[in-house]
Parts: sequence; C-alpha cells; structure tokens
Amino acid sequence: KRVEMADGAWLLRHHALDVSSTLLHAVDQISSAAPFRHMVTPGGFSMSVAMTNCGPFGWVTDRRGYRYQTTDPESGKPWPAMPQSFQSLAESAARDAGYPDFIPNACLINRYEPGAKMSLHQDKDEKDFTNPIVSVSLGLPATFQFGGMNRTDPVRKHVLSHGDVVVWGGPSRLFFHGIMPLKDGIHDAAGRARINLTFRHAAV
Ligand code: MD5
Ligand code: FE
Repeated sequence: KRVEMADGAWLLRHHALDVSSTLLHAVDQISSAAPFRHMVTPGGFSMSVAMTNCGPFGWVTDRRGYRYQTTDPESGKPWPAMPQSFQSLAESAARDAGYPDFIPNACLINRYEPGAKMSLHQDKDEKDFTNPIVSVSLGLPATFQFGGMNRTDPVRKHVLSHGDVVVWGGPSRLFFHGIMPLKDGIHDAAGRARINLTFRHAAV
C-alpha cells in the first residue's frame, strides 16, 4: 500500500523487505572497497552518521563544502559500481510513486549507530529538483522528522522501519527533514545500526 506522508512524498511500507538481505550484503561489499567514514561539514564538525557511496556520483562534504564527485576522496578511486539490485529497487519504487523515468546515478549510504542523528536540512546539492529522491531504510527503526519549505514550518514525525521505502517528489522534494538520535537496539539482519540508502539523480 502507498501512504502519502507529505505533498508528493510516498511511503511504500516494506517495499524492500524481500530484497533486504541482498541489499545489506551489497552494502558490506561496497564498504569493504569504500569504507564508511565520518565526513566533516564546512563548519568543521564531524558528522555522527557514517557515510559511503556507490554509483557514478557520490555525495561528499569537507571544509570546502558539499558536492557530488565521481571519486572517493579517501582513495582517489571511482566509487564502487551501483549494484543491479539497488538500481532495480530504486526504479521500481519510483515507478510505483509515479516517476517511471527516474534513473539514479548516485547512491549515498548512511550508517546510523545508536545516538547518531541528522539535523533538519534540505537536499539542495542536485541540479534538477524534478527528479525524486528514493530512500530505503534497513536495520533499526528511526524517527524521521519532516517539515515544509521553511525551517520554521511545523515538523511531523514518522517511524521508518526495516524495508520501508520513501519516494520524495513534488513539493516534498525540498522539504526540511532530519533523523532523531537513533535509539539503541539490535536488529536481526543489520546488528546495532540503521542503514539508509538514498538514491538521487545528481547531475543532468
Ligand atoms: C536518511 N537521508 O534517512 C535520510 C533519507 C540525507 C538524508 O536526509 O540527506 O542523506 S532521505 C530523506 C529525504 C530526502 C528528500 C526530501 C525529504 C526527505 N523530505 O522532504 O522530507 O538518512
Ligand atoms: Fe536529506
């Protein structure tokens, strides 16, 4: 079933459940080539979420700013290829939410350990906001917060669980959002962590 969480944001509950172990296995392979790391924001803070990427473009941050790049700054090598299982899942979720033409060329992989959080922000580093963002939650549940176009708009909360997929299109593509500090726990398949796959079309 599809639930509209916000204007243009579709929650596809359990959409990734049957491929979740394939996805987690692929995350292990990707992170053995491009390890999870705590990137530094332009303001000089180390992020509590550990990140890596796969696909043609990867999102990075350092003292110079936020950007997409084709190579891993730690190794200088291209990011690991996007597995077919990732691509198929992202495209099928986008199709179910009304975006039959979505082709991701960037996958940011976020790893939250207990206490890790992501403060309220907008995703504005892409060139074309007509493309949706597809987000896949794996492992421990997290409380997602989303507001509106303005930082001060009221915030709503939603728990995202293992296998849930959200397609953020339309007006919600640019809504402020964040993740509350992860509660401690142990997940059968992912251990003491939440993994989020964020699929984007980064460059035109
Ligand atoms: C996460 N990651 O759960 C989220 C999933 C990020 C990030 O926010 O930037 O890495 S993507 C959630 C998202 C994307 C675009 C719009 C909205 C939410 N929204 O309108 O709420 O680790
Ligand atoms: Fe975001």
